[in-house]
Amino acid sequence: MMKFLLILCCAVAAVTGVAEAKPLQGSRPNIIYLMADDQNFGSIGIYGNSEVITPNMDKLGHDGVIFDRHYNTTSVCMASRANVMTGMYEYKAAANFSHGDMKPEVWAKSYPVLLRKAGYLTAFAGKFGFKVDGYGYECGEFFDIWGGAPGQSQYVTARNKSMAKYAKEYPHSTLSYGAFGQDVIKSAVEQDKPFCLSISFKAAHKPATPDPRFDDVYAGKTFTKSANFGREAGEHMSPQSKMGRQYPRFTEWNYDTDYDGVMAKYYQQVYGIDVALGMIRKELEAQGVADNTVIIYTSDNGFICGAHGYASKVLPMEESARAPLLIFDPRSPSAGKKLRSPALTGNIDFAPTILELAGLPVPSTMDGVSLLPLLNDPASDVREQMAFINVFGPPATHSLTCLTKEWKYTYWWYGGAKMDPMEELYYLKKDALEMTNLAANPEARAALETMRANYDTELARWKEQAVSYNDYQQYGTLFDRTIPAGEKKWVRVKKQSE
Ligand SMILES: [Ca+2]
Repeated sequence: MMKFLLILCCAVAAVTGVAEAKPLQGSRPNIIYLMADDQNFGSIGIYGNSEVITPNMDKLGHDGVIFDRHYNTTSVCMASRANVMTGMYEYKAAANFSHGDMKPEVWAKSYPVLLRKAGYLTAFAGKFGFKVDGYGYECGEFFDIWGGAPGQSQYVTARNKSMAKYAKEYPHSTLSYGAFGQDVIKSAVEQDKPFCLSISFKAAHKPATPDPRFDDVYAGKTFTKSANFGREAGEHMSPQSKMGRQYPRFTEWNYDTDYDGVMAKYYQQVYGIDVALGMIRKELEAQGVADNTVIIYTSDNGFICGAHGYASKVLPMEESARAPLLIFDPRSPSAGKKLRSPALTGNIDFAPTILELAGLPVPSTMDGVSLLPLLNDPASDVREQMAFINVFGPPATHSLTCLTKEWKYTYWWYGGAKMDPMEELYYLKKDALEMTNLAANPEARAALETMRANYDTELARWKEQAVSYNDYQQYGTLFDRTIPAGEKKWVRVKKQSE
């Protein structure tokens, strides 16, 4: 263990190149990063859903900036959490189910490690979600206050060992994280240190387990289905995307037979997070630090609640890849103006954003960019294009997507007796529900060529920069659209993570 720690400390010192400093509370902003699990962007009122009750999320969005085009560059729990903390695409953060764990030298450049080194009081609670080689999920020693849990974490607070003291008052984990957040704020103010609090809620991940204290919120309610709901709206989608568990889950999870019942439970889980967010903001006011605390609220991935006849996440469709994002910086000129940003943003942007907030240099290895310019000018942009990756689940569903503000292009590499490799091209600007695949439409030929070239640029970056371990290099060939399917062979990885 000591050896790992030593390597880590050296790596951190090399990256930051800054002496350890401990400025007083108030001279640098506090940072709160809140992340739901599997939260669809449509589950928040300010994203256009008048059937849900999310007063604290709505208020946070109105106080800050609401991001309308935010994506998780990999849309599954483990890899997305690695993206968030390292600011890197999956082929560099290199931690995902069935691929393997994060290397300590990668973790050493994560935002929590860098902020603590720079004098921030750091705290984490909830589903950590990925393992660091040599530590597993037990990364408590890297934080000043630890409420993290291994694996998927538990809805029953008492079963989350590091959170047991909250179990009596908050037997369901969601509100226990609100209480944890309150304690961290109090402790940091007491110690007169700036803090960086990161909470990863278990909600609204399956199994659907809402806090019973909110049973009345959606009792007996019915919900409107999106215009792209159901199997008929998915006939044009690739056969490859139907080879994973997302397709059968449309019926297995009862979206076809009990939509209202399923959504009531789902929204009730989100309601719990909303209450926890309210608890945290109330404590910021009570401790007098609300004016100097930046709050980021998002989800590790979206959630397909029956769109196109699918369920769950992972796939590149909007309901899966997109997620809510609200950022409130009370010091920003945009604060309180109810502004929205149409800029293309990604989960790789959080680490650079948090580092810039803390006044720290952003390691050149990070793929993301700081989103702070968007707080000053929400109409501006921070990038032209971004990659979306899936290399989890059956190999047929593995794919690489290139996104721009207007277009989405996905290349499905897998071919065989039952299907050929396939391209999907959606004009998101006018077809946000992805109802028309324009890849074979002669009128969209110019856009197709442009998006193919953009895709090739993303793949070239992958080929150049993918790590040599955890089986990321073979995708340089698999995702190459110029190589025939017959010349490609996916190789099962040896290393498995939970
Ligand atoms: Ca998730």
